[in-house]
Amino acid sequence: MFTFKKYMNKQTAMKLAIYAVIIGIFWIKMSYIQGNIFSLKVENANEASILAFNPLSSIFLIFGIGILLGGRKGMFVSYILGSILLYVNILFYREYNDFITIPMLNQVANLADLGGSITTILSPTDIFLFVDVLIAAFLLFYLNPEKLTQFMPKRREGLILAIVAIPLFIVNLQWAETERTDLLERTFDRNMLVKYIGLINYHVYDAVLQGKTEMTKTLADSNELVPVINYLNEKKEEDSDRLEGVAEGKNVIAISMESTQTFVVDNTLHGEELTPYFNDMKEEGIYFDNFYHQVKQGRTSDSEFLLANSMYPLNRGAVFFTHSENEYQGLPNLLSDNGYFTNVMHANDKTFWNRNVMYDSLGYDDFFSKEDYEITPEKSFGWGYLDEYFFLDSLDKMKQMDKPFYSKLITLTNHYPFDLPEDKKLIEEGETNSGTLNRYFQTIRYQDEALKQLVEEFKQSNLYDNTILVIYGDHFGISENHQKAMGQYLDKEINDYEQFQLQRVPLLIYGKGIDAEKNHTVGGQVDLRPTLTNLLGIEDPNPVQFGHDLMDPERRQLMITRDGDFANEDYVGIQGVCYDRETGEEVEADACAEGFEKAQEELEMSDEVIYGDLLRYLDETQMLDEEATTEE
Ligand code: GP9
Ligand code: MN
Repeated sequence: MFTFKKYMNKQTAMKLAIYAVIIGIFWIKMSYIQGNIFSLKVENANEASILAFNPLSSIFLIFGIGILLGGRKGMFVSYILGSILLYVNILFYREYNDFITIPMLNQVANLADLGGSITTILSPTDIFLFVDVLIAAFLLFYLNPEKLTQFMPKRREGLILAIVAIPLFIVNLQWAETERTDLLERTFDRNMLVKYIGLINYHVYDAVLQGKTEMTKTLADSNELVPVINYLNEKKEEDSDRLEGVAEGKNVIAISMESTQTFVVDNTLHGEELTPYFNDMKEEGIYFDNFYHQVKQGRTSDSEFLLANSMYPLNRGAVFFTHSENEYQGLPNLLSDNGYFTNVMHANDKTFWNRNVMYDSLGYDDFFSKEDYEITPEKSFGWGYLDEYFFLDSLDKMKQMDKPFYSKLITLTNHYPFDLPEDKKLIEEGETNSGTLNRYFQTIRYQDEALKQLVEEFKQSNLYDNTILVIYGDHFGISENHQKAMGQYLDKEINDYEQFQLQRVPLLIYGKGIDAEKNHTVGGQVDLRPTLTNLLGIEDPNPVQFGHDLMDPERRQLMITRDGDFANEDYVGIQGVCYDRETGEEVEADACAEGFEKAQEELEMSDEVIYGDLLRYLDETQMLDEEATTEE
């Protein structure tokens, strides 16, 4: 007969104790990391308890599977893999302020490259995050070796652990739902997911999402494009045609300014302007001060995607990697069809961010990369070719090239970790508690000097009469991790609203024949393409565009971030909370309900087009549409 006493002999008790200790230390470690290394914004005691509880189900799951597959060795392997997973996320988080997604893993080589900065994200104290691995090894392999086999985990016990993980996870999820309903629908909010279900469960969830998106393309069919086109056509306001064609036939130089945020414009440090040249220059062109970046994990490449397609980038991974083989109706393609020589200039490796492949899909005629510049060690630093030389060489190339041309230049020097050679530092470091922000001021100042050299020489050249410049920031340079330092510099508390407003990047359209104006319209990078085609007076037949001409006074003012937040004329909606856009005061949530809904709707639609590769059906759909109209 089974009795508890018989079952609970010394060995069993020992075994349970070992389980408990190993599970316990991993639990403590994971809780520590989630609570102290990631900034998950825990808002109340209930959330703190959920955060403390949520590692448990995933620990049961991974140890259970480990034991099931490989007994105590399997448990140890799970321990090590779990620890590595946590640590890799820590490194990623330090650099990107985000969690790893599966599509990002496909870019490992790329990520490794990002690391002029790798030493900056490693910390010697990280070694303590692995001390517990030794304890686990000791418990599993060295403790009481003669009796080892008797109290070591049996495989079927692994199965039990893995099964227990399920009710634990259900409890976790129900508990989390008390704070946030439909949690698993909010796929875009990784911080929230990790806060509520824990990092390891989040990864399981991400794997499910990955499977789903991979299915989407296979199952897609041409009918799915129809509602998208209908929606977008409906939303198209009557074109006001303001400034239509003012730059007709002109060359375009689009300059993507690395990590350049609007807060540096007209701002000072130690009494000196951070961007003196740009500050003056913007008075002579059309300057937008409510223009936001809309990028996610793909960073610069996402901003390129937004400009080229007027569609949103993806929430997981960089579309430059995940969907470079899709069919697109890119802006370069359109401009080439209109007689332009279209090219990108960027002094980095051709393959970085998979650019060489994606640029073909977008229809660029040429790509001047690292190998096309005469880069010497004296002219390089950190990320590579210094902006001043890059700009001047690029200008030389543009002078020579076929006209009209569309060249997109991408700067590099003002990139994390924002290092510069001593003789290029034109301003003293900042004095905040963040070295990153302190150095950022210097690289921003340097970039402005490089811009000055370019524009001054441009004005002397014969390009000046028939070329417009479009200068914009690609994304933030200073992440949320440096909020405190930003607060010190800007002398105010950086709450969610301020953090949101810091996502503004400068946009300037400049050139002969362009009259100066300050434009306060609320827009984002998704609006660049329609704005540009309007100025160039080019008919754009692609109906699948989410942006609206920024010059149009009647335009819908709505800027949607990749997180599902938004800004419109009156409000800013962040994570379900509504603020007055001008004052930053919190207002009734109802005021933002429609904005949130629109945001979700458009992001989903844009995702559907990309995941389903739906633009391959564009011709077919339009043909059907025309037939329908003629029949009517
Ligand atoms: C480098 C450039 C910068 O080629 O894309 O990288 P990012 O800003 O995307 O990290
Ligand atoms: Mn960038």
